[in-house]
Amino acid sequence: MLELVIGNKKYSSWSLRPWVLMKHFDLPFKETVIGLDLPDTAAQIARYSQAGKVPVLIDEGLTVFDTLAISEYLAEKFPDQNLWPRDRRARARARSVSAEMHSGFPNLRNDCSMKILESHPIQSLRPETKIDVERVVSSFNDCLAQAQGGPFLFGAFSIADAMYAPVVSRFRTYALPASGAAAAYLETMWALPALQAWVAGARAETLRLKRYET
Ligand SMILES: N[C@@H](CCC(=O)N[C@@H](CS)C(=O)NCC(=O)O)C(=O)O
Repeated sequence: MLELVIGNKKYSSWSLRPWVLMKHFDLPFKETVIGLDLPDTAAQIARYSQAGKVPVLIDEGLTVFDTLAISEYLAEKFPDQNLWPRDRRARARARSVSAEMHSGFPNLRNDCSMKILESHPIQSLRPETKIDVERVVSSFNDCLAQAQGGPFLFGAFSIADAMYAPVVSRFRTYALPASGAAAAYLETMWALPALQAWVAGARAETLRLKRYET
């Protein structure tokens, strides 16, 4: 059986992505949770991956690390499930926005770290962070316009939506502004049973770390 090694659900935004993807597509997996920012975190992660980060996917002795590599591996392993959009052009666009999320939005990530159970409406954003937020909203609106009614970025739920799941949480936590179809999309994503299952898991966690909580 597949094993997904993740950080704890309150803090690990990268882990949320493949987890929500696998849950949504009902791909069977065993979950192993490693507490982040503890004295033995590095040693625990090193048992699974020398890259020293979670998430990690283990498949019969094969180690796949990094969210995008995990997503691509799952898309290849389950070709009938359409983890990426079926249409080649839509797939290219989905890969573009996923890569943009993976390598971009540093200001949004730094200033609005994922605090999935908390609410901290933000009054003013740094100009650089505002640019990130506006780019996310315009990208959502572009995708949704081409998806003709969504409800997800490329019509049906895909890896692209999983890549933005932590961003959806950040929009809620910090009450970030969203207009047009993007606002409805944020609600649709938040109500996604797989995302709510992660939130319930986060709520059940007992680990509390000062660094992450206010
Ligand atoms: N580019 C990586 C980033 C993974 C990452 O930064 N994971 C964090 C948790 S969200 C981590 O493993 N931190 C543990 C540490 O640095 O000790 C990916 O896409 O998977």
